[in-house]
Amino acid sequence: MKVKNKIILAMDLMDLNHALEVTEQVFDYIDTVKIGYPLALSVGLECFSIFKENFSCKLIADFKVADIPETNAKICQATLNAGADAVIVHGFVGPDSVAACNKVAQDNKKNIFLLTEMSHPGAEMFLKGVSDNIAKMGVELGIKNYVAPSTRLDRLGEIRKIVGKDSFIISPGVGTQGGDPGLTLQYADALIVGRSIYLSEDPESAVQNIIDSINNQ
Ligand code: NUP
Repeated sequence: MKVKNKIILAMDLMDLNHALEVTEQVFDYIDTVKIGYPLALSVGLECFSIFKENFSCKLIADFKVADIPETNAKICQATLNAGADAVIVHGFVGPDSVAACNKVAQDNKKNIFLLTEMSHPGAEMFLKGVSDNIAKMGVELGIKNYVAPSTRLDRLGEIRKIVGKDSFIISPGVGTQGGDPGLTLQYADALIVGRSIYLSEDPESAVQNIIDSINNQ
């Protein structure tokens, strides 16, 4: 199985040098890094250009953009200007807010990922009840990239049914949050993995273990 594009590294370390060091250790196995608030707020938006200078990889900005359309557009533009290839956008704010992000991405020949349901336990309270509709809204808006949870495979499967096989789903919650790599890939196109890799004493072996577990399914 070609795994290089199956594992997205969630780089949430807050020290730049440590983040670069761990990424270097696993870079043979990944081609996409997700950078979110922990690193961007610690280092600054220039963390995107620093990663681009050090690694030839795709960068997803996990900023879970969730504001009014005009502000969303500005957030996405600034993030893409900084060097991100894609931005994760919340769906619960509705179609105008999501469409504003999508337009900026298209104008910049970049992408958004629409976050449907989140992976943590608290998402059961509100998001779980509306995530099918968020996915349906994404389809109506012509969005092709989605985020859906590996921690609730039934929900991941349902979201896959809604967005169709031609959409691309990336799935967080693998490892530390309890999601299983191989089972998740029955529905998702790629896994988002953070702590199981970057907190490991041996990040390269941690990635190899995930790959083995995928191959042994
Ligand atoms: O629903 C989501 N769950 C989730 O964990 C949406 C996310 N974007 N994430 C992010 O994925 C989370 O912020 C972290 O960066 C990564 C999962 O990391 P870990 O649990 O593998 O350490």
